[in-house]
Amino acid sequence: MRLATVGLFGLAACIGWASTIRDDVADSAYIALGENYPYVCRVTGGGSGSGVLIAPNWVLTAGHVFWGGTSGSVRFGSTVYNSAEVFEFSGWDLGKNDLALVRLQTPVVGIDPVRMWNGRNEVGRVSTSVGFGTSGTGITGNTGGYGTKRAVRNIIDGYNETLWGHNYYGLITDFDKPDGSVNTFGLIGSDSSPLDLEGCATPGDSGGGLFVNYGGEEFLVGITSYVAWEGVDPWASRNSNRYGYYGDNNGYSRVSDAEQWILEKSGIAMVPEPSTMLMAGVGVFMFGRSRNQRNRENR
Ligand SMILES: [Ca+2]
Ligand SMILES: [Ca+2]
Repeated sequence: MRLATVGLFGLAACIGWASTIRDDVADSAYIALGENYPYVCRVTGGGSGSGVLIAPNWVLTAGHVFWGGTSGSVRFGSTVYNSAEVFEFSGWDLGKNDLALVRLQTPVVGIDPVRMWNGRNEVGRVSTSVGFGTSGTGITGNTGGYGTKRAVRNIIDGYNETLWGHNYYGLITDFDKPDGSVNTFGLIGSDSSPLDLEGCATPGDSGGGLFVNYGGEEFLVGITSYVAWEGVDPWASRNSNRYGYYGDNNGYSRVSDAEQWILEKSGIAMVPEPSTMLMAGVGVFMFGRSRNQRNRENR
């Protein structure tokens, strides 16, 4: 596993294990939510991770799951599909185009791929992060074994933020404690209250998907890349080999940033920003304009 430690700041790519959950919510609820995402699979490259079916014979995963490797396999249930080709995004960084495309030798049968969307208004929205691996809670960190699909939810707190002198690339989320006392990204406006199925991706969720619901459809907006923490957190009497404590945070490579690369390699186009979102934007603009007009009239 790659582990970069800079001062008191820890950052780990998510190879090896998976999501941690709230200590006051049953694990079965997270596993049940994960069942709604059949297009999320296990991936074996240089390490064990997760991936997302974006076309019958294409899986999108994290670059660091392959890390220079040129072959591997994916697994849906008990069915294994071997790779025909692997394309790793050249020059990826954690949270920043940390992507690999896997073309499968044979198409996946019986599972509809998920669609990707090319919009850029994810911040502030509820997201669902799906992957395989061990769980554990925000108190214990990740403790179990790889191979069970879970889904956890978070509000997306920001994108490409620099905080405490460190770069948090990609779409980022924090793992809020049930009592609201731990709110890592509060300084960029993150809420301190956790969602009902709040959680944190940990090693092994790497390459899994981050999904946002637009107009009733789940779209893939990010690929799980890293878990990070601030070592100065007073609540974290942590085991240095574990991740996903309350206060830890995640980074996801935004898929729309790689729209051209995905199209060039696979021929798969993203779904344009839904017209309903554009209409909402127009509404806000019109409202702002009419207010300005009123202000001028009132002068
Ligand atoms: Ca959160
Ligand atoms: Ca928060």
